[in-house]
Amino acid sequence: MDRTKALSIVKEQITEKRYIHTIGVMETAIQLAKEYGADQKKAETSAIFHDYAKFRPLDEMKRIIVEQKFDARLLQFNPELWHAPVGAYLVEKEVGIKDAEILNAIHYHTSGRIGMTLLDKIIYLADYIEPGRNFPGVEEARELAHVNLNKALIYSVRNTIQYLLNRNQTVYPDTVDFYNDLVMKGE
Ligand code: DGI
Ligand code: FE
Ligand code: FE
Ligand code: FE
Repeated sequence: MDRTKALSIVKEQITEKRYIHTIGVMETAIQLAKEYGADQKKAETSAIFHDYAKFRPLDEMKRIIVEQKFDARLLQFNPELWHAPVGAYLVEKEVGIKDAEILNAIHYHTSGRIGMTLLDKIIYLADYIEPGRNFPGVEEARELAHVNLNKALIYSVRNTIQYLLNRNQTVYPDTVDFYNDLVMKGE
């Protein structure tokens, strides 16, 4: 889809602040796609729509998770995780994007998963390091991102898990799987 058209669609779904974040993710994802040889257009489209469902009501997201038979464990974990799989579903349903690679990159952009594709990894990392992000460790993740994609991902997932543990929060199993998968592959 044409970038201007895609941006105008997503702009209606999210706040101004989230739209600025989306532009940052888009620019970062395109840059990473260039550096690591991924499809730049798919990176652009995935990034533009990655937070499409961020502001949907919780009851709507819950209903979609149940109806679409997404991982039922999601309902026991932080509702912050829900907008990713629900976003992938709604972007197909409402926007008409059918590309499975793009839909997967959106679906797994928050949790990660075992066997992340190059595009999945780029969207996950771009979301984490886009220029508007400001949290302890983001500078290190940004530097690593342009040196070694997998090292940057391990660093980012570890930082996220540590953040959750420090706040007595649960860690969704796909996030742990993603971390273990990266470490086991020695990446
Ligand atoms: O939607 P964004 O704010 O751009 O970022 P995101 O989709 O990566 O959401 C991250 C939020 O999800 C962050 O506040 C932490 C929260 N979260 C809760 N449980 C988990 C989790 N993130 C991961 N990766 N794994 C969890 O188990
Ligand atoms: Fe998100
Ligand atoms: Fe993220
Ligand atoms: Fe995001």
